[in-house]
Amino acid sequence: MYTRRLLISCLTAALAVLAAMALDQRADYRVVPLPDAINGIKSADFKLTEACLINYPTANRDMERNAAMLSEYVEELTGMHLSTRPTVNAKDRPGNVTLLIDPKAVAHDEGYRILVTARGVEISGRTPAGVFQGIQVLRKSLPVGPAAMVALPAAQVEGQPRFGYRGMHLDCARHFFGVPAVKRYLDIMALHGMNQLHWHLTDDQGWRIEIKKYPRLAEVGGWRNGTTLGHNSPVNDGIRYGGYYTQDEIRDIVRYAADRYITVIPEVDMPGHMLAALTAYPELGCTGGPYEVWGLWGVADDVLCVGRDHTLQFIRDVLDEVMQLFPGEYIHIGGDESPRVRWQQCPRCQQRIADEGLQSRDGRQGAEARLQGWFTTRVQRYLAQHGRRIIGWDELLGCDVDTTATIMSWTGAEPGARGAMLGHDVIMTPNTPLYFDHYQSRETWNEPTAFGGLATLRMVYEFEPVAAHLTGAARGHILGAQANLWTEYITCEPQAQYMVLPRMAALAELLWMRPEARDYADFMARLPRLVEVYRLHGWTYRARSLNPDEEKDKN
Ligand code: TNX
Repeated sequence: MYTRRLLISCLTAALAVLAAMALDQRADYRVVPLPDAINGIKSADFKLTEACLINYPTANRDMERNAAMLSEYVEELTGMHLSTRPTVNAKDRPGNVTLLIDPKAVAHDEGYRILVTARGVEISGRTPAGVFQGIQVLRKSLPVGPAAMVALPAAQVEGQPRFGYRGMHLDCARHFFGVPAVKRYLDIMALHGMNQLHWHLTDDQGWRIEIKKYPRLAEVGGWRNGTTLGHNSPVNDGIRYGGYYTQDEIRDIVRYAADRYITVIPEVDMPGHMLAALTAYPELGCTGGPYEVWGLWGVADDVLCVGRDHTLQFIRDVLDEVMQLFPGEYIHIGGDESPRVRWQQCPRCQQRIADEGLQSRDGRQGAEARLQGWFTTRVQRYLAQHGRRIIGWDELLGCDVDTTATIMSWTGAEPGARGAMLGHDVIMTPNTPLYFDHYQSRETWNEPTAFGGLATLRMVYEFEPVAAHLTGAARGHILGAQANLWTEYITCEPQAQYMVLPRMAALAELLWMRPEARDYADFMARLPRLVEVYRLHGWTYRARSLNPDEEKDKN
């Protein structure tokens, strides 16, 4: 009996393997995000096999890396190993995949063109970054599973991003995610055509970046004595929690991101959300402490004392090291949720208000709001002297900062539209629906505990970053959008992945595609193939979001 059953299951397994091998393994270019054009060409399929080489331009390090990554992707997906080869010789192209820099083929710096005929495959871009985007598209076109040959239908496939800023945020202060987890987050971003990681590195609950001049920031500020259970309950788990990134680890992550054409924008939140720094150096606060790295969530009253010159020196010193680690133009200086109660009672802050003439303006703007503006402008100028620009949360719009500050619109979409009309560059990250720490479903009892709110896959898909009433220059000030992953309630990597997948796929479509080309039902039909890539990598995702009826029932 037992042997018979064993025999039957062996036979079934063998048949399944044979069926899979015999199955027509065909690429499908209708990926997520959908390319702008997929035009069929009269030609036979190209047959991708292990005999194909991946050509890249000789002596171009970026393209060499691109080629190596394409080879790695093909192997992960199909098991076929394709070798790479440096060559600029056109006669090396037939039968192979060739990566090309070709400004004539593509108009946009991050755009791509994939040309497939029976004779070969060419992936072209104006820049290596564009070629990389084309590689992601080809990668997502391939079927997942062992294959000895994949047929690529002859076609010209083209695409370019609608927005230059395509961001994901990761809060590593509330909960700490180690270097491998951050790298996987970057891998996930690359698959989705994202190009900016906004890395939230400091907050009341932990300081996560080593600063050589102030070692206590990470050593003391990197640890809290316990964490509240549930939604800010009075019960604390009493477990010491923390961690930080050394400068070497940060350089490693920045390089890993750059290899995937992702810029890392560090955020050092100031003057609020600073309790971890105050715990390490109490002289930076108005009362002088003692302080304790916070085990609660929310907004703490203790902020930086900006009446003291030493605080400004401290910030300049920290930013000096931050600028050395992060070569991108932008530094995020936070600016959100900074209560003013301490400043109102602090003789030094009040003296600063008097000295700088920051009195309240016709009842509209309090003196302390102007004090935050004064502080932010000093920081902004300091960074500008070093060729950097600031991004700040939309609270900055109430603080007199000039228009060289880029605004991140988080309290809603309205501040972003207002900022754009005032002449600020703007990144749209409205909490509804781009806070990925919010629930993905109305059935919250079936979900891991989240911050609150609601951002279903469909809500993300239907978000439009450019408000209809914006015209002319103001429209151009909307640089793009970003989803934020605040981690008060996200304690581990699988949970973080669950919150971003598949919502990142919806975000990718709105950042890449023309608004008129977006179609939710069509997206839902293409999504399962992207999810196969998630499964291949073992990434956690919300499977129920794939059910197109889930939202229909509830809306
Ligand atoms: C508001 S967004 C915050 C964060 C919280 C988040 C939770 C912003 C600038 N401040 O400190 O983590 O809400 O969703």
